[in-house]
Amino acid sequence: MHLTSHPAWDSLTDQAETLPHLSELFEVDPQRAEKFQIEAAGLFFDYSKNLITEDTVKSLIELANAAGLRDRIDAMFRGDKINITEDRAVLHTALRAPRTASVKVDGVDVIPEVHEVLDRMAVFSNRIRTGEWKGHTGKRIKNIVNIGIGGSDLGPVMAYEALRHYTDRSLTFRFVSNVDGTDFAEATHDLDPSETLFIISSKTFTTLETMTNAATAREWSLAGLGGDASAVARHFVAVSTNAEKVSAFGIDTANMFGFWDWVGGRYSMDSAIGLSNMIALGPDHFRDMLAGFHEMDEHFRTAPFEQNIPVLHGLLALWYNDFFGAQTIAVLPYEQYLKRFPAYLQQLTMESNGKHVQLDGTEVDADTGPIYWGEPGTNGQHSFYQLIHQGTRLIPCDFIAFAKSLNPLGRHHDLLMSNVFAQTEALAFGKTLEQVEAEGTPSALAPHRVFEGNRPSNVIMGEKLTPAALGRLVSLYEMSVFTQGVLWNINPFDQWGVELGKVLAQRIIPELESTGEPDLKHDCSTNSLIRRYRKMKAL
Ligand code: G6Q
Repeated sequence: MHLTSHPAWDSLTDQAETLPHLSELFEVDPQRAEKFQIEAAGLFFDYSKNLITEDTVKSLIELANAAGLRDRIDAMFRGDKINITEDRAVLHTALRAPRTASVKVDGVDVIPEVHEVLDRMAVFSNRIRTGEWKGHTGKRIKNIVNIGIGGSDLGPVMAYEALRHYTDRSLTFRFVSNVDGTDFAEATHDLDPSETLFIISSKTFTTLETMTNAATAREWSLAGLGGDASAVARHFVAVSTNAEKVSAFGIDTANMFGFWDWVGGRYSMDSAIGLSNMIALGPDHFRDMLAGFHEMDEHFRTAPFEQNIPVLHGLLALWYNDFFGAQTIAVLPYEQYLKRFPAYLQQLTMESNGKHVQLDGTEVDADTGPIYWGEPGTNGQHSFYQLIHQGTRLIPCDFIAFAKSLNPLGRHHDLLMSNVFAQTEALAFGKTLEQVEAEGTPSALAPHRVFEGNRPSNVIMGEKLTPAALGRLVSLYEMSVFTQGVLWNINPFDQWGVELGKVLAQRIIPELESTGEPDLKHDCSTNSLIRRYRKMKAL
């Protein structure tokens, strides 16, 4: 059934049109804050400054029930093949389940394999961290370069930056993703090949960008190590599901860390794809991060929807997307270490829910996947917040903050946090014309200084950014995305939308590289661009 024909959908449409201003909602209900706050799985979630009443939450949960959210959650955790377009289970939750758990895919318990890989990763990470693992010339490894793209890059980069405080500072970590040669050149320009280990992270081990960068890395290593091909074994390891391709590249499969087809790329940072993170953090911190993921997973799996942070978070995203025409959601971490978190979330959210057909292939009848974007605060305040406060578009915001700083310096943290609270207050309550005029503002200027308010925000607050806290936060968004996907009845776990461009690029590569003039059969714009490029590069 299409949810848009459910009575709760009609009720929500009416509610969206008739809701009083947030100032009024707070005024009439002094208990409002407590009603719309949840503390669970180590996070405090305040969603009281949303354009909602208790009826709204009820209706949204009615929709969730009508969509069968409870069954879908159970199906995912159980290992059912809910990624129907790829006929795969979706089990990133198994990657962080404890050793004692049991999850079966095609009759086989996957938990022992998950822990076997984690244990091998731990042994390898410790060998690098202690200096026991030596490079080809006998020197200790000091630099680790992860080569991967998309899901094999964004998670590790984000987590490395987020948890930098906990990393071994005697090691240098770099991440190369782009096929643009500049990425590789800049990442390696000051590194010594005899002290550098490359982790080639690719689920398929066929991705154009990663394979191109891996080949360049091999040339760079061998050139710096006297050309001896046996050096590859000491300077390259792989994270992949494709053992055949890994050995064809020259990496000993003993130095390959596997994962499984039931781990989607953008859901893989807690698999072996996180090897660079485990080396940086050490196995214990990495396991703490997994425990944090698991804590939020369990909260999501078991808490009633009214008390379930990811469910409510996801329902609110749908609320603004489908009933207020909000096209975007801003994610604003007031934590400098989370500077790559919005970029990471863009893939998680938009690759997952940027879909136009339902599971049965019919067109969706409501807008899906909001656009996620953001920057850390307070920097963003001096940039794009103007539009959020006074522009004509509704932009729901997630504020993410921690009570304790990892770098307590003087007054910095209180100043930072005062801005979190001030921003959400300003967005919700604004400043009326009367208030502006009462301050003596000349009447010609007054309208420019009015803040309408009524702009919604969530606050997600933790005690301190630890590996476990990061795990909880990422799981919260993963499960929020899942909730949204279930309500839209779409498949959040495939990504066919990235295919077409890849195929067309394969066709164009020989047209750019051929010595003779190619016989171009594209549209006239593409043809002329290719011709112009060939001419310009030859100059
Ligand atoms: C993620 C996508 C995609 C993928 C990259 C890298 O969900 O599938 O971003 O992670 O294309 O793929 P490989 O790991 O196979 O190189």
